Amino acid sequence: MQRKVSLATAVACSLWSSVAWAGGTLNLYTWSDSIAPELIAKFEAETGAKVNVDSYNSNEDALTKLQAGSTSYDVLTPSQHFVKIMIDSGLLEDIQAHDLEAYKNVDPKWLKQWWDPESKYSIPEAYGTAGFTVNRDKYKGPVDSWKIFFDPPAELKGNLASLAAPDEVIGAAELYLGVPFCTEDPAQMKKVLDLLMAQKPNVKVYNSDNIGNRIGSGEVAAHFWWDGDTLKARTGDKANIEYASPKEGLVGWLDSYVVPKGAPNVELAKKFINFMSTPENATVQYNYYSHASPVKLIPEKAKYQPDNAPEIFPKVKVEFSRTCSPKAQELVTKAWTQLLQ
Ligand code: N2P
Repeated sequence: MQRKVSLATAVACSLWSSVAWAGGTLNLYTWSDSIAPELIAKFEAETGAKVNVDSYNSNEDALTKLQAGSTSYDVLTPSQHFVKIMIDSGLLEDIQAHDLEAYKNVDPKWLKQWWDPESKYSIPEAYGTAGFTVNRDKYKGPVDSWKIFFDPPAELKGNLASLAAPDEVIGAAELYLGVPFCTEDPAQMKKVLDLLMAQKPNVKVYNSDNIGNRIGSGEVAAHFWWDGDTLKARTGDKANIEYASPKEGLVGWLDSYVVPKGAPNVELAKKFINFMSTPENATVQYNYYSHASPVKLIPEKAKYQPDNAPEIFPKVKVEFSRTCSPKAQELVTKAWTQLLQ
């Protein structure tokens, strides 16, 4: 009898699950904790699809996964310079982004840009800066220069953390030194490496995971980080932290939705991109993710303004990362490898 009941339950369950996910499966591979959970639930309810979320903490990791081939991902959200690498390497699906509903909701200044000149492959999702964040219980001094991070004062010595990958860290060092992004000059890259080598004894860890815990708890006093993540931790988790405004400038990024070549569910991926880009949903996403949005929002529902979110309204210059030539990229990769060995 017992047995019969469980068999019946099993049949009912399997029927239920095929009904529940009749809309198919959507596999997202995005920046950690970047998509508002309530939007995932809403998308599942509206489409009957099951959404799986896998995450990364560096553009390098996202690219490496795609290059390794045959992922089951349907949507990624890499930054502009990596979107270009992915397009040029044939890793992305031409989704005719300019024909999607989502396209009409994006601020035109982010469309048909150098990384996707005909807007075929990508729809902008969020933008912001890479900089550094200090824990105000641990460090009371100024945060107006990259010098504080790269050549730290006594209070910060041995108490820094940086990212595990070179993207944006090298750019920040270049801004500080006045070296142009994507330099092909080995002597210029040597200056960058010398700076990072001199900083290294002060770096407790090179780790892009769990940054919020590390800096929020004061395990380190300063951390290379992003604007909106700092804002979210400061306001949501009440962390006593501050995002720096280095006079030398911040490193800019814009992440976009893209669909990998051969994705299992291209149509559902497009549906998701359209869904995320309605003003209503983009506003929910903005309030959750806490990075600036390139999509039209509903102003009265958007919770961040310059007065309560200085992190995402920078007052210093912002220089966007570029896609380096192979020669320049090799210098970056070599310098980073030397640094971490
Ligand atoms: C992560 C922000 C992504 C930074 N939340 C893009 N490099």
